[in-house]
Amino acid sequence: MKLAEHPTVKRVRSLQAQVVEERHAPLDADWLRHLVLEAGADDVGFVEVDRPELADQRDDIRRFFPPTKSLISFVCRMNREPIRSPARSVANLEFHHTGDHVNDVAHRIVAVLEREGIRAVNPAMGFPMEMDRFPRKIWVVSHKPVAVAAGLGHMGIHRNVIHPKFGNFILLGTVLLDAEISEYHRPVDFNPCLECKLCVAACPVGAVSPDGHFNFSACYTHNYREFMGGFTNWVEQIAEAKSGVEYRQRVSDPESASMWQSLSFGANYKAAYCMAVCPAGEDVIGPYLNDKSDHLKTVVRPLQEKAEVVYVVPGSDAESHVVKRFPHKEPKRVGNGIRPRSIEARHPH
Ligand code: B12
Ligand code: SF4
Repeated sequence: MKLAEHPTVKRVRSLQAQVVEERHAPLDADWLRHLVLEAGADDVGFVEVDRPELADQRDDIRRFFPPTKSLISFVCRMNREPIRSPARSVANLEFHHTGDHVNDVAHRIVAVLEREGIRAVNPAMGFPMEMDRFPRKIWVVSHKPVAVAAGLGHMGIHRNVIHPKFGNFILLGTVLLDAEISEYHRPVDFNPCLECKLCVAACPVGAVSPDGHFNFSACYTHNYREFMGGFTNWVEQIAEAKSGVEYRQRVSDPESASMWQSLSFGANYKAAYCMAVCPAGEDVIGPYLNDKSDHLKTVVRPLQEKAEVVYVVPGSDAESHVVKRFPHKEPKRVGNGIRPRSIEARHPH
């Protein structure tokens, strides 16, 4: 049978004429907004791919999905109290649960668009990422600048996006699509961040500076101890230990059990205290405005006072920060898997 006579081909050809006509009309923004909210998002905005705010990631986006014309940015709320709990298992459950939800929402949006004949892709909320590129940029799209451009909030001093209503208790998702949209959004005209600096005070490794500078290495070494670089360093501890006894001198039983937990149930963050204490956002700010000292007592102090191991690179600013600010926390010197990759970096002139 000739290809043109195959039943599938005949049916598709008859539908194609209609689809080609529809492809040139921009997608209706109201219809799309409804679709995203119905899929389970709490807020949504649209950005054209040519926007200046996306300049530094446009090439990456086009490399991963060349026909991208627009981006759908959406947020899903996290429950606040679990994120604030000093029990990190409770906070991690909330991060993982909402993270999965973001991925589900993005998947549903793409499924509907695909049925409508519109090509779209849904990069992950977090993981999996492009690990063959590690330790360079391993993520497909930077959700934060897209969300800011789409009018879903601004980054606070702690570099997380704060939604004007939900505060920073949100995770972000992005869908890339091969269609224009009838209406695009602009950034919110104020920053919900109150500049209260509670995030600065809460971070155990001093990663958040009062001027908004973020110490990536400090956060990554502690908070991401059981992810990429911290995991590699743990493997090296196993390789270098000559016996079980020596391994246990390097890695405590709770640390081994914690690594098992991360490998079995999804990698666990060690802190995220910056996000936990943030009082910004209409839905969040009430109790803080009514009684600041109660917010300090019930939300900030329990995290500051928690006795815990804090992972630091030897001689780093993070190490001095723990020693000075949190003498009851135990700094543990570790490698973070970030190695100089070039000859110049290994042998600086
Ligand atoms: C890389 C990354 C990190 C890195 C760097 C954080 C950062 N500020 O960029 C680390 C590992 C430290 C991290 C930590 C956390 N992250 Co994170 N992370 C990402 C990721 C993959 C990309 C972020 C990004 O676009 N950075 C680039 C630009 C836009 O950010 P920037 O602040 O202007 O610049 C920073 C980076 O360039 C970084 N940097 C500098 N040098 C290097 C080198 C390397 C190798 C890397 C990887 C990064 C890096 O430091 C700069 C200063 O902040 C996104 C997911 C995604 N695909 O978008 C989630 C994301 C930003 N993370 C998120 C969360 C929740 C967290 C944590 C709270 C995790 C946790 N549960 O503990 C903490 C918060 C730390 C903080 N205060 O920022 C959420 C934020 C949600 C929100 N409301 O904004 C995101 C958007 C995931 C999501 N889909 O919701 N994260
Ligand atoms: S804790 Fe305060 S300073 Fe930090 S991001 Fe939130 S509102 Fe801004």
